[in-house]
Amino acid sequence: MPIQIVRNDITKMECDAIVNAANPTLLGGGGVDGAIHKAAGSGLLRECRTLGGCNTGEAKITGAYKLPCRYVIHTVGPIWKNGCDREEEKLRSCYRNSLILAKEHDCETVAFPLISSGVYGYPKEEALYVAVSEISRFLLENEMTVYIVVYDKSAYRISKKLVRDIAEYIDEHYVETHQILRSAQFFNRPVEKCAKGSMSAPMESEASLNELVGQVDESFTQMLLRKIDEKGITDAQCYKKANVDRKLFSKIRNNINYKPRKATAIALAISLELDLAEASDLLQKAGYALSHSSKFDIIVEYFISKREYDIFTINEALFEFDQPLLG
Ligand code: AR6
Repeated sequence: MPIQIVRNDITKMECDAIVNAANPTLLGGGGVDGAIHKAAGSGLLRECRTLGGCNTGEAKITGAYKLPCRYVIHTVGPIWKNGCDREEEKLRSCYRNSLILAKEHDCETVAFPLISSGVYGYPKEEALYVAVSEISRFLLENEMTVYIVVYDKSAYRISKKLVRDIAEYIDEHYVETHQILRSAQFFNRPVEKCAKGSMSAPMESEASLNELVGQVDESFTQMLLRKIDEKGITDAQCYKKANVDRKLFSKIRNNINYKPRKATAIALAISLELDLAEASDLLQKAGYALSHSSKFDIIVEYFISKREYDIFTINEALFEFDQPLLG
């Protein structure tokens, strides 16, 4: 996954570079800056003293000392002034300049905190939006894995209304299926036949084994490539929108019988903007179905049925409900 949102302490990230949300002096401070200096040890401050500070929106690089990464990239985010001081533009430039520096130093993995979203007061939801969109823009042209590290869950909160809608959707569908499952067990009938709402088509019991074997049809890869053609998009547009990295996509492309992970298959279905029936078809090709006894599946189904195909919004929702992410 080119962009991953993880909950962690950034000082623990084992990647090529971590980014520090610093102040213009580069001489340390509170928040993530304080944590990075503390974990790196005094060598970091000594090197920072030689840098001559840093302007808002710019970035400078140092060694990482005792941290488990190779570099620390220091950038200075804007102080939030109710959006009246070109804060978004400045924040975007923090991400862009940090990524350019990382690239110049051959970094393949970089971790960012949510710059400006602490002491500097940038609203967290908007700070996250800027981070995701600016990093995505960079990744359209560059190969890198970028982590957005959120420290506390409240830093990563999708709109309350969306959370409520999804929670209602889960309640309706989750409970309904469990009731059905219970009554099915009570009547001692095969559960699959009663699991209303399950997207997997029931198997025709009358079909002979020979007929079924004869029906081995289009593989996952074949259907994926066909859908890419039908939608008139390029392979790169598809995997980038799915937040799937190029190497993995090539593996799928080059092996007609490749079986991706479920999260990858769903991400590709979403990037192709398939409707529920088509998405279900594609998933079946890889041996999966969306089931109503899994919260993860219900959340994915919620977004597909509303034809909302933004992978990062879906991942934010999955994160909110403590589910694994797509890609
Ligand atoms: N790992 C990951 N994220 C963290 C960590 C951590 N260890 N600690 C805090 N955060 P802030 P700013 C999150 O205040 O808003 C400093 O004093 C935190 O929850 O560190 O850019 C500098 O010297 C928040 O979401 O940075 C400057 O004076 C995000 O990191 C000023 O603060 C950024 O919060 C910069 O303010």
